[in-house]
Amino acid sequence: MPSFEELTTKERPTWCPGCGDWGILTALKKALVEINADPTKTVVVAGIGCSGHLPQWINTFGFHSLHGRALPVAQAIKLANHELNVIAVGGDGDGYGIGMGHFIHAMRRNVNVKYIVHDNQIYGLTTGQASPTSEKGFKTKSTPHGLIEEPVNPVALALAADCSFVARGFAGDVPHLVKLITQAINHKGFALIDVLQPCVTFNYLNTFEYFYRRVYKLEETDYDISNKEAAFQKAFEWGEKIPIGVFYKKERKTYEDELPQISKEPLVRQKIDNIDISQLIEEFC
Ligand SMILES: Cc1ncc(C[n+]2csc(CCOP(=O)(O)OP(=O)(O)O)c2C)c(N)n1
Ligand code: SF4
Repeated sequence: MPSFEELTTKERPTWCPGCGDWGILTALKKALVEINADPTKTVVVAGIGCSGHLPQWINTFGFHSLHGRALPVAQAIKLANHELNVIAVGGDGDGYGIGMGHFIHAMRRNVNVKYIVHDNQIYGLTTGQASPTSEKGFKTKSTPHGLIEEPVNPVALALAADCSFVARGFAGDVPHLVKLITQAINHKGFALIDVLQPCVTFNYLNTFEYFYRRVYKLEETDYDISNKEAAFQKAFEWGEKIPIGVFYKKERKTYEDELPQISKEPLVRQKIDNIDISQLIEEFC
């Protein structure tokens, strides 16, 4: 199946040199090679942001949607053809701000979609406003006196919404991120990977160095990924030490499993020419 080079587009990404987005793109391509993914059956869906450009630079199918709308589009694609490998990507502003409602409901629904969030704790594309994960007190263009609100906690929110695979990665550790993405794709159900992704142009606080000094891997401790209470505790560890790795994993039925309509074949392959919708159309006229 695909080689890394085959997944690489002729066009070069326009991200700033040194941006954490580069590491995420590399990790995603390496993970697709690792799992032997068929690029013609893989769709990468993005919202709007610097991160939202990612589908343009990977040789799979892609969809650049609207701000905060990567997940509705990704879920629709998966329900229309559940044989596709569907991966949604986007920023923290995209997914945890304007897209927050979709984020929570997609997780409790457990559609078999993977969601990689480029969490740089800032709005990158719009040049440096505070985002939902920006730290309290952070001075940005939109918060010149320091941010008043507490940040949202994506890992804790995912656990509360019964997300069946919850992980955090770091764009500065590509081999580790490849493992997380591979595990997420192999997991049957919705998977969140919140990726610490330094924005080297607008986030002067959460830098590569900041994370290199703090991150440690859960799998190198005696952590049990099936223990939800322990996962909640770990979700609130943020400061001198920041855990990365799989926080929680549970097997449960996917949304698609519960739909008898698609149990035999994907919706897109079902015949619809024998369905009479004239009465329905009349109702709406
Ligand atoms: C409905 C709507 N509101 C606002 C915008 C402007 N806008 C574009 S990207 C963005 C935020 C980008 O930040 P983030 O989602 O964190 O992604 P990043 O650029 O950091 O990767 C905003 C507010 C928009 N495109 N559409
Ligand atoms: S503005 Fe920030 S997030 Fe956007 S490409 Fe540059 S470094 Fe990356």
